[in-house]
Amino acid sequence: MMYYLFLCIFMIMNLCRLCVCSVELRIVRPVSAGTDDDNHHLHIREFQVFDNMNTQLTLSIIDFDSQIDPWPVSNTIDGNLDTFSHSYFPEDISKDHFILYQVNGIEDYCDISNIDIYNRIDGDLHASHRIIGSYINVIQDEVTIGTFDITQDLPLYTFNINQLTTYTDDCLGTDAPTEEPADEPL
Ligand SMILES: [Ca+2]
Repeated sequence: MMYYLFLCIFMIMNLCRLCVCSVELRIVRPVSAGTDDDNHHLHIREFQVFDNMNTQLTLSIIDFDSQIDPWPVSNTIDGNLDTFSHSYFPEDISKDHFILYQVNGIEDYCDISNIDIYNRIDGDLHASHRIIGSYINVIQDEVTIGTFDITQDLPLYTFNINQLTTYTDDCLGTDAPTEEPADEPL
């Protein structure tokens, strides 16, 4: 009996080691960013992520709060800067808008170099400012390990992963060798 108990424990421990590591990015347009003047919308033309070799990584959309035709969330990863997403015109404006992306091809957020986000810029609708107050969560294995804030109305935002406060410890290693203290002069 004890043999089978230990065997089960051993198998469970090894199954846990096989858990898939995941890197996800979530852009959120929170209600707290303001709802006056029909501002509570999330529009993204393109969401792009690059690795340390400056190669663009593919993304999969694994969750989002809402969308409306003809501006689906898939427009944010279609490679076309002339298309953008549009959250549903909300009757209930008490909920945050968000899109959650899985970053494919990497298992560690440290393998990202930068995140490029193209804001909506079309026409005279003056909708580009709606993104102010939004933020991007960097998520490793379902744990948010850092956040980038959008504080300005710009056509393009580029966030370098090494701007995260966790980058030094998590990506460079806390056990990195340090310089030996200089000898005291004799
Ligand atoms: Ca697009």
